Amino acid sequence: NIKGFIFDLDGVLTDTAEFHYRSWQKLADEENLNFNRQINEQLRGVSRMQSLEIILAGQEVPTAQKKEWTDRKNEYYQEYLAELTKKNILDDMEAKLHQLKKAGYKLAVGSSSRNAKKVLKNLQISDLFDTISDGNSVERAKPAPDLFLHTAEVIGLEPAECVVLEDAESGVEAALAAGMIAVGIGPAERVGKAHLVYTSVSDIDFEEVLTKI
Ligand code: B16
Ligand code: MG
Repeated sequence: NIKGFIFDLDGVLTDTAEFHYRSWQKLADEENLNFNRQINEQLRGVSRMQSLEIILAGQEVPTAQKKEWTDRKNEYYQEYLAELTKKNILDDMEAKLHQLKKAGYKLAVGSSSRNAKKVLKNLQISDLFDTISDGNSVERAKPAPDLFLHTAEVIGLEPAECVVLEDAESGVEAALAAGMIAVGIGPAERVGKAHLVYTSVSDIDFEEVLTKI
């Protein structure tokens, strides 16, 4: 019996992936690191430091240097966030959120991003959610189930009562590991392990989600 929905942020409610990409690219150009759009695809849903590890591909770098690089990347990213507005909400997600809320479902955000609260504030949808879990909420990032389990606990639901909407492979894995229903958004190669898959956010049909699972 489904009682709540947990939304990933980047790739589900908004598309900040392009801003993450440009910020990493700028850092990579400055520091002569190998980076491109293809490598960027692997960073979907992955935490900031883990993203740098993927870019470094085994190259050894002192911890202090890594910290300075991730901090700098985040400064570039925050410059983009300053320009983020309601217009950046993906498709009709806001209308869909209102419908679910009206129908009595609990709504939450479960994002790997430490900037999630700022992003939601700029999108002007923070108030729609019963709780917002982000990259600061738990230690172990997706694909560990911790973030989603923590979110369910805060809103007082059992894992099996929650549906997670995710665009990242690591996020789908986290939802499944948490014992929740996973709805994947994107190509089957990426989110095919989910219980139900939609190609894009605009295709999500919540009536169908609730009847099919
Ligand atoms: P930050 P999500 C994730 O957000 C992004 O998909 C991922 O590309 C990013 O590296 C991660 O947040 C961390 O973001 O640097 O802002 O802490 O998809 O889990 O909402
Ligand atoms: Mg995502």
